[in-house]
Amino acid sequence: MLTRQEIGDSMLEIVKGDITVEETESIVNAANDRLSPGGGVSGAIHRAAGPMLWQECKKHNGCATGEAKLTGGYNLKADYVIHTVGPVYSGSRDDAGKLKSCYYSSLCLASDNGIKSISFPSISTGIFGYPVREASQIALGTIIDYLKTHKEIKLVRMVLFSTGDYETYRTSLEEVLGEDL
Ligand code: AR6
Repeated sequence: MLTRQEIGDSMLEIVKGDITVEETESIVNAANDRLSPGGGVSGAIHRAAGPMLWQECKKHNGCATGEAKLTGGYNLKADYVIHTVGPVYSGSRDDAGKLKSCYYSSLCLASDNGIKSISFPSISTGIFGYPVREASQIALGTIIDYLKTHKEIKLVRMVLFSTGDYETYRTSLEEVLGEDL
């Protein structure tokens, strides 16, 4: 399952898959504020990368919600992991801004480090409880806005773990692009 959309000089792809086997230069981890392995996609990334990833994460002294930190990828195919901490969904107005900041900070960190391709999981929509439909619109809107003004990032992949999430993101992509017309 793959949906592709050109945004300026860059490509946005929505795929169903496992982010730990992605071959983009970087993958994003939906981390916790201590950057410890935890469960969900973070646990899977740490298992696939090996114990050296946690050793490097410890040196960062954690990460605030909405911010992002860079490490190596160790045993992953990706050279880098960008760790960002999504908001725990509370239903308050602050949630959207914090989630937007996760995507924006991760993309900025990639740009600052000359990283040209990046894969995202659906941040905050698992253990942190953010409704997928709302989250998908924030994720795609932020990525599309960024790609329009930052040509250095050539490929962004949204990697969804379930068919349902893939379909939700695909529908949201059409809506977000429709708003721009
Ligand atoms: N590839 C792609 N997506 C995945 C994978 C995978 N291998 N595994 C799970 N997902 P979650 P959060 C999806 O809970 O909500 C951790 O314990 C999953 O289906 O991993 O941001 C951290 O340490 C869901 O759609 O992240 C934090 O404490 C999405 O990834 C907390 O969970 C995000 O689910 C972060 O919670």
